[in-house]
Amino acid sequence: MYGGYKYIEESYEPKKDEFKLLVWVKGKKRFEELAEGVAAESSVGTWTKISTMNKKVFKDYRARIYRIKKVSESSGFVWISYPYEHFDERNLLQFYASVFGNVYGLKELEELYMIDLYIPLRYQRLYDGPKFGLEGIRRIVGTHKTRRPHVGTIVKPKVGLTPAEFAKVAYDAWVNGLDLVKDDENLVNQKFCGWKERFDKTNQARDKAETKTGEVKLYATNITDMDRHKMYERIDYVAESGNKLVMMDVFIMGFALVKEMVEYAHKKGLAVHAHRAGYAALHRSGFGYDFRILSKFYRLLGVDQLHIGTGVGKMEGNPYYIKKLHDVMVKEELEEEKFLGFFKQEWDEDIKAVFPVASGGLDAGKVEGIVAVHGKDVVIQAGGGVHGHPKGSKAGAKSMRQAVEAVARNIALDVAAKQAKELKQALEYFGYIRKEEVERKIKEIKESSSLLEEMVYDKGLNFLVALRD
Ligand code: RUB
Repeated sequence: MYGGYKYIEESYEPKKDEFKLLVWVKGKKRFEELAEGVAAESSVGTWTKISTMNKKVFKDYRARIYRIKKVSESSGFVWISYPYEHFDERNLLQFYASVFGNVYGLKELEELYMIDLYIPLRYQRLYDGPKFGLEGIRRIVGTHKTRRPHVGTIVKPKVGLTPAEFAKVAYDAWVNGLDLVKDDENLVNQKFCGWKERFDKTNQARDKAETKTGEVKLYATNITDMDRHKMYERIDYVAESGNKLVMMDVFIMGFALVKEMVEYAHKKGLAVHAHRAGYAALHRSGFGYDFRILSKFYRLLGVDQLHIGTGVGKMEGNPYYIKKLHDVMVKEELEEEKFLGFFKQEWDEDIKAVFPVASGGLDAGKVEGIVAVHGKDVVIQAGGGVHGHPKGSKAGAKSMRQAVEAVARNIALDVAAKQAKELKQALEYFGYIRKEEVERKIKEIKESSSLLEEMVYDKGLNFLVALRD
C-alpha cells in the first residue's frame, strides 16, 4: 500500500498496448512500499488517500506493478505497466513528466534507476522516425552497395580554431579519405569561429574535396541553439548549400526542440546527426535511466544518425552492451535480455533504422574492434585518432580510410598495413585491438548471461552498472 492504495498486482498480464518499465529501487522504507510509491507518483496516486479518487481513474489510468524481485528488505527490481490511455498522444514531454518526473524526488529513495522501457506499437505509430536513417545516408554517400562503414573526424581542438583553420583541417580530412567532418558538441557560434563564416568556408572546402575525390562528402555542422529561430535560419542556409547534414546536441536540446528541428530539417531535405553529450549524467548515476531508453526515443523522434558508444574507446559501455544498443538502432525486433533487464521489443515497420555512430577515443588500430561490436553498418569517427596521428591530420585521415577499406574486405589490419604506410604508423603509435579480442569478450559476457542474471537480481543495480562499464 502507498497513499492508501495498492499498486502491486502480480497476477496482472500487461496488455499489448501498455508500456512496461523495469525499475531498480533502493531506499529507507520497505521495498514493497518504495515500489508502490514509484507506481503511485508516476501515475494517479500521491502520499495520502484522496476523496477525489474514483473507480474509473484507479482502474483505467493507474500504473500496476506486475512483477517484483526483492533483493533486500529495502531494495529490488520492479516491473511496472502503464496503460496507453494514461498518456497524452504525440507529447513525449507529458510521458517524461509522468514516468521520469516527481518519482526521482521522493525523499525515501536512495536509488531509482530505470533499466528499460517497452514502447507499444500503438504509441510508436504516433511518430515518424528517421526520414533518411541508415539506408538513406548510405544512398547520399553512395555506399549502399559496398556497405563499408562510413568514416569521419571531429575537428580538434574542440574549440579555438578560426573558420579558415577549421576549413583547412576539414579539407585535409576529406581529400585524404574521410566521408564526414563534424563540429564538436561545444562548438557553435563563438566569437573566434562564427557559425556562418565557418560553415561557408568549410562548405567551400567540401565542394572542392568532392570535385577532387569524386566522392560525396558530408559536414555535420552544429546548429544547436537556445534560440530556435537561429536553428531555423541555419537549417534554411544549409539546405541551400548542397551539404546534406546538420548536427544537433539532442540530449541538451530536449525532446520538444529535437522533434521540431528534426521535422524541419527533414522537410528541407537534410538528415540529422545526433550528438548525445550530457546523457551520461543520468545513465551512469543511481538516480537516472539507461541510455537504451533514450536511444529508443531518439529513433522515434527521427534522428538519422546517433552516437551510441564504441565498446572499445574512451567512453563508458562494454562491447556487449554497445552491441545491444546497435540493435536498438537497426533491428526490427529486439530480443529479451533478462540478465541486462532488457525487454523484447518490436519496432513499427515505418520507423526506419538509425545509422549508429561509434565515436570517442578511436584510432585506426581500433577499427577492427569497432566492427566486431557494430558490424559494418556504422559511422566510425576519430578526433584524436586523426589529428593525433604521429604524422599529422592528413596521415591520420588516410590511416582511418585504409583501416575501413581493410575491414570492408575482411583483411586484418596488420596485413593491410604492409601496403599502407599511414595505417602502419597508426598501429605502431596507438596500438592494435584485434577483432578476435573483442569477439572473445562479447562471447564471454554472453555466455555468462544466466549466471549474471542471478547475480544481477541478487546484488542489484551496482552490479548492473559494473557490467555496463
Ligand atoms: C570524440 C569526442 C566525441 C565523443 C562523444 O573525440 O570527444 O564528442 O565521441 O562521446 P575523440 P559519445 O575521437 O578525440 O575521442 O560518442 O560516446 O557520445
